[in-house]
Amino acid sequence: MIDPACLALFHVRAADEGEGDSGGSGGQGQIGIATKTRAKPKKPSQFKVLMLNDDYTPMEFVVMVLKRFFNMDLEQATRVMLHVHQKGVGVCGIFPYEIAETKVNQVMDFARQNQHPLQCTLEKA
Ligand code: TYC
Repeated sequence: MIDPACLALFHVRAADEGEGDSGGSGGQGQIGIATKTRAKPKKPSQFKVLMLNDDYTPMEFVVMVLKRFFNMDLEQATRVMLHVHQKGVGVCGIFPYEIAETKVNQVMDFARQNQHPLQCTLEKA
């Protein structure tokens, strides 16, 4: 899929630029070639993976999720879980979009398989 934002990175140059054409130079409806004008590539935008609190998912399960999918140790995972428990939401990590999306899907699938209502979502960093 082409990101619509990237369309701004192109300008249309007349195919026969400088040689005149049947439609007249500078007119509408010229056939053109899209040429990329951006000099340096844009770094991919980052996304926060957020964990949401609920009243039913066991604390131990949330800690297991944070260790398994976000590579946290027991201390980090416990700290993040307690933060979410107390504040309602917390950041599990910040990743490029596709990795963040994969983590959300992994967490949601794992929670569903274990019949817990744990919710996880994405937000642009
Ligand atoms: N609030 C839950 C409980 O008391 C624990 C919990 C923490 C659930 C973090 C979800 O993302 C969460 N069992």
